[in-house]
Amino acid sequence: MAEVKLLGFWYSPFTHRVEWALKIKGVKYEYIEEDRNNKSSLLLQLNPVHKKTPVLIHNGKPIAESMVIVEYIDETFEGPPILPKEPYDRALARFWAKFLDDKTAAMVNTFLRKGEEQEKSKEEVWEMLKILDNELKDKKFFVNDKFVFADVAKNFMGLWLGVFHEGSGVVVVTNEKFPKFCA
Ligand code: GS8
Repeated sequence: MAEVKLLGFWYSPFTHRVEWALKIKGVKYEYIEEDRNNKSSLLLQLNPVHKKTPVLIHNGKPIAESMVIVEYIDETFEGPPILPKEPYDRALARFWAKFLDDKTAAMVNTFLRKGEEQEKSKEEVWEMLKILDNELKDKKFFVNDKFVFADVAKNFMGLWLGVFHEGSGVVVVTNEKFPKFCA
């Protein structure tokens, strides 16, 4: 039996965060695909609070919430660090990860809702992107110009943005508007 297992949805950016962290560390794991419409008794038993994926199982013990799992992986396994070493840099990384996490709903609502709710979400996303564009300036990544914690949190933008743009016909992120973020 594999020591590390991951319950996830193939399309979920939250699951991808965990997969990226495991890959950064070079951890071998068994991936178990869940069915959103028919959740397994294992998932319900391991994440009774939220009943959501991802759930990491390490030596039989479950951990839920993607960024909590990413920190756990960082603390548990050898390999390149995901959170920076210095406490101040760690705080910055956590700050930006939280900022991005808190904006997930607005991002999704921009594409899936209509009317007033959609317009409000769009404004919120633009405001967020302005802040990110300004923060990134000429850096590639948030902290010390290295791909780590906050960049793992940001993954839903890079992964699904194009698909959401195409599928919904709503384009919120353009190179002209947010050149640094897009770069
Ligand atoms: C969010 C997980 C989540 O929404 C995290 O892990 O960071 N804050 C959590 N997971 C979704 C899959 S992605 O759309 C999920 O499991 N949804 C199932 C449901 O809502 O029933």
